[in-house]
Amino acid sequence: MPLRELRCDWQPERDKDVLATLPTLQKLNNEQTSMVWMRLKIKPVAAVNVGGASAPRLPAIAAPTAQSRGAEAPPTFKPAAPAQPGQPLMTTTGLELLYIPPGEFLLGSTLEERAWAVQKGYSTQSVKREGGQPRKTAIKQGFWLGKTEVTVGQWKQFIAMTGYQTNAEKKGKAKVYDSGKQTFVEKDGVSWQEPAFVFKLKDNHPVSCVSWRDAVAFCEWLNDREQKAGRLAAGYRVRLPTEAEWEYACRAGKQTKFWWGDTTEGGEGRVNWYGKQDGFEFVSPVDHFGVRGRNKFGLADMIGNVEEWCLDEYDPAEAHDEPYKGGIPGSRVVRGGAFCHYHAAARCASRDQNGHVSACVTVGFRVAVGPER
Ligand SMILES: [Ca+2]
Ligand SMILES: [Ca+2]
Repeated sequence: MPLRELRCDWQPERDKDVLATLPTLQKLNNEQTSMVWMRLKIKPVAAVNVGGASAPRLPAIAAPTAQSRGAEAPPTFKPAAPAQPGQPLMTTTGLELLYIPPGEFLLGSTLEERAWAVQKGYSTQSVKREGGQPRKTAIKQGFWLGKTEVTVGQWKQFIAMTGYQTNAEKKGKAKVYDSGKQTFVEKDGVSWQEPAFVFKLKDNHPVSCVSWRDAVAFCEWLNDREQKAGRLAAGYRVRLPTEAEWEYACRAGKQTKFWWGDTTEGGEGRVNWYGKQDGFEFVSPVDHFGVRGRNKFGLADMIGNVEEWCLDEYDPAEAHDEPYKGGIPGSRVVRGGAFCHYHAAARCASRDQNGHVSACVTVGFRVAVGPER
């Protein structure tokens, strides 16, 4: 009977050679052995004679690596001290997060901004979502936020290591934009692997067609890894950003329509939004625009490319300074607009929503490491 799981009191350095020779071992103390091996920076080796001269030599085994399943191999790493405020955080999977310091800002848009948005074609119903006058809001604790949206390559790692199936894959369809009907419709066969763009996805494109539930599952998986690796400060976890954290991070100290200022022209060479004039009809590789595409916090694609899930339930009346519960049942906030959105729908304060198990080609996410919520 092949040994697939083992629970034991083991010592990493003393026992690694023995553990590496156990045929078909998949989990060690409830942890994926591939993760254990990566943490120890070892490979499962050809047989060692664990039982002495007369014991049979065990066959070599291949560790289930992300690379062997088609994903980029995560970088090797050492267990490290938790990330410190002010310093960037690199996860065990190579996902980079930047530190966002605590502070205050004005959440929401001014009447003047909303009038501008309506004049540009945004509906009056849509601007009502942005609430009353901008409200003074405090981000009391610093947090980390992904420098970029989660990429296809990073998503592949998650799938390869967990076998997770997305809502769209289970359903066999996801939402795409129907230009004839001028609305989003579900289309068969669309998923994160096949988002119905006119080109083949690369690992540095943002993942889309992932539901809020899918995004949360990714965060839970990454949180588990980072906790075990000792990468997270006490009381912090990997999760989606709250809506207030997202807007604070997007603004990066600015109270203008966009993080670079008030003009759409100022976004030239910075952002992938409506139209091909920026070089992209669909998604662009994350951080394609380099330094010019990053805000004062160093975050790329906060406006445009893919919309980003937030932790909050969706209140159609306004955004909240604390994670909101009690909005439209099942719906969750998305922020920032996407490659297909007009300028008025892709501002720091513009808000939208989607069902929590709904998947759409325009919606992806970025992860935060923040206080428990
Ligand atoms: Ca574009
Ligand atoms: Ca974005």
